Amino acid sequence: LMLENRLWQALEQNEFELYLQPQIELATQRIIGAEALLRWHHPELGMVGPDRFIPIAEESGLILPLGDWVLQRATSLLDSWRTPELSHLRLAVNLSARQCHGPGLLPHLDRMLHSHGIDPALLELEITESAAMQDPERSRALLIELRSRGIKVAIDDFGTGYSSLSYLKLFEIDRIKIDRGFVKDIESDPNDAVIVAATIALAHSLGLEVIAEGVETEAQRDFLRAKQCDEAQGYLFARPMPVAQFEAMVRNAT
Ligand code: G
Ligand code: G
Ligand code: MN
Ligand code: NA
Repeated sequence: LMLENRLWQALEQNEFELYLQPQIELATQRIIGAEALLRWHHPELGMVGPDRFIPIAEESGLILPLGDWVLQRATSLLDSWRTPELSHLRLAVNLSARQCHGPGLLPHLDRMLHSHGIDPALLELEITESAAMQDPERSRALLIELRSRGIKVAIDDFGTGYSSLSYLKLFEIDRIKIDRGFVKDIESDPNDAVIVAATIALAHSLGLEVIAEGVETEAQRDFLRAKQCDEAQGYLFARPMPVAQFEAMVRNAT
């Protein structure tokens, strides 16, 4: 309850910050974009991670204004990236279940994208299997609306749900994010190696792109590249970091 009460105040007092984790194109090793990950600078507790406050925000309904804030920050970032070195960058934003199923998301997105005049293809929305499956019919309709606007859609934590394959059949998407639980043991567990390789091949056969999460070692990266995985994200490349640091990293790499 303490954290819950404090959360509303946190939004008013601007205590949230978006961190960015680079996403790497494996064929070229270039940074092609980033995932936005929310952080809370609590005046007494210090930095609080989303695992601690997103569930509370979901429960209390704060996730709706907070999610709107994240989208607004994300679109204004894309707006500020109209320089030759940064204009190719894609920004991925996580959506919560409640955000997906509420009525406000599409109008808010339209407002944000229009007011900044942003190319919708530079924005990617990540939806977990479990969030989408809470209401498959609505999710299906939402994803169609998003994609008709040119916004990209990725399935987060792919493979961890109960019906990953039905998800591919039901929903129109652009990319799957292979959950880091599968990537972790690629080198030691032959089953995980087979599952990851087959998932990449399956996705490609369906015309989808693939990003692997939680890549921590060069051996994992090399395996994924050999299996034609398109992109990767993880501590091997970089941890989530403040925006200015991410921008400097992209500038120094080009
Ligand atoms: O950043 P990481 O370090 O701890 O994130 C933990 C979890 O919090 C991830 O599952 C991530 O999807 C989720 N998360 C991070 N930022 C956001 C956000 O802006 N919105 C939602 N809904 N979830 C987020
Ligand atoms: O949205 P999602 O659940 O995928 O959130 C990504 C989470 O994964 C964030 O908490 C982020 O900090 C974390 N993360 C990103 N890269 C790595 C990694 O290489 N290893 C581990 N263990 N966690 C990672
Ligand atoms: Mn994610
Ligand atoms: Na994930």
